Amino acid sequence: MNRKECLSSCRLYGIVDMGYTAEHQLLPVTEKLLAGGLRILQLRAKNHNPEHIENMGLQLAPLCRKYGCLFIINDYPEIALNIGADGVHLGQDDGDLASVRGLLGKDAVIGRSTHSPEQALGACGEQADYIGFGPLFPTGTKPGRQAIGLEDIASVQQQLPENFPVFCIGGINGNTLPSVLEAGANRVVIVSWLLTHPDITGTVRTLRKELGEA
Ligand code: TZP
Ligand code: MG
Repeated sequence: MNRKECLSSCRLYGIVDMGYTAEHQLLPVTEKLLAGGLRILQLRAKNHNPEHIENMGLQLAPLCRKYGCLFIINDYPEIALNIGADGVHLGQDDGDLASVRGLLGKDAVIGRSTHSPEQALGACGEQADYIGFGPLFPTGTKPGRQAIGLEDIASVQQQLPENFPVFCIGGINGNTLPSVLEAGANRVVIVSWLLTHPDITGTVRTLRKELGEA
């Protein structure tokens, strides 16, 4: 399966966010996510310098490859290139995707954070391979970002090409997930709820079944 085929099969997107994971837990937590069958994982480290992130990425890349999981670097295309990650995830203010595509090549998986229907359509237009859409609910993982609620999920998906990967994000947990699915979502990113869960592996397994990935 190539990267894009793998991406289209992904329903659950996990993030190792260093705001929740102590550095000595980086590999064990990642192993727990991967043991549950996670198919796409991002490394997100907002308070670390690029050299440090590259070093962490170098440890995670082979682990993800071993489990057949796509590995995405947040914010830094050059790091993704240097360590042979599968792709990069960029926010609205992280530059244009065409130059990143030029750097990483057509096979790379490039994602964009979007916070409105306009941004979602814009990211698709600039050839993002997938989008994050949210935050649906208020979340401490992205403080200061207004929640957008559930009402635009279905219409955004209808306006995008069929099966374009829209990963809903922000405040999704065991309590909120049913309403997210009810609103029409079929792909989700879950960060803090998974990383702080006492049974990460079992929860990934259950979520993948619920989302129709497994
Ligand atoms: N972008 C929009 S919401 C969010 C990001 C990175 C954080 C999602 O984290 P959580 O803990 O699942 O709410
Ligand atoms: Mg960013």
